[in-house]
Amino acid sequence: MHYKTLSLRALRTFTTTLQHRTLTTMAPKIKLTYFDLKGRAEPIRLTFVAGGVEFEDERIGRDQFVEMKTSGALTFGSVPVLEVDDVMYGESAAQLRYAANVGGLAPSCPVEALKVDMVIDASESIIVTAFADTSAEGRAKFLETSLPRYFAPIEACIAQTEGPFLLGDKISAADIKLAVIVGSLKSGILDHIPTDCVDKYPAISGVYTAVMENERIKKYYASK
Ligand SMILES: N[C@@H](CCC(=O)N[C@@H](CS)C(=O)NCC(=O)O)C(=O)O
Repeated sequence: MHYKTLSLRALRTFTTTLQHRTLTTMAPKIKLTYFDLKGRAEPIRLTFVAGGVEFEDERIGRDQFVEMKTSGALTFGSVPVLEVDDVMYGESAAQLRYAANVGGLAPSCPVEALKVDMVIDASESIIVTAFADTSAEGRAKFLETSLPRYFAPIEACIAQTEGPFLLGDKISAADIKLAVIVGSLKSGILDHIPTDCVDKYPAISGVYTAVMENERIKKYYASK
């Protein structure tokens, strides 16, 4: 085809196709910004790691956070924030799903995706309820009501599969988010939370073990 005879519309279509191809084949530039803590960023970091996706892991201090927040630099005034090709996105659950999508960890079956999303969102509810009241009474209520409210159905859901993960032998972002929560509940660093509080949930404990045994995740922690 000669450019002389190429119509403007055809040229535009050609250019758009070329841009689309370039965008879809080139690896995106990814930067995750959070405090130097596990918190809400660790499941996103580990999902990138498990999917073999390169990303910049930016850790900021309190002063830098306050500066970013007050200057309006953070999407919703909170962290983590994820920048993809220099565009910033807030909300950790959305970032986690993105990490699973680019790393090939997101299920294509809509019902499996629903299951994964359910556990991701329930895990976020566990975090919110665990930190709503960190006094001895608050944490006792969390252990008696909120934790079993979410853990018992998740346990049943995992127990229905061949294991060790929520979707059987396929690791998902939900397993990773759950494993990070289990890790912090077992760590002994949360006030008034006994380190054995997850022991009565064998399937959830199995997810934790299997995630920590993932080759890429194991290598990542060994290099820290
Ligand atoms: N729903 C948000 C909650 C984000 C959130 O509350 N982040 C905390 C750190 S884990 C934060 O930025 N706190 C400081 C603030 O909001 O000023 C998400 O999941 O990303």
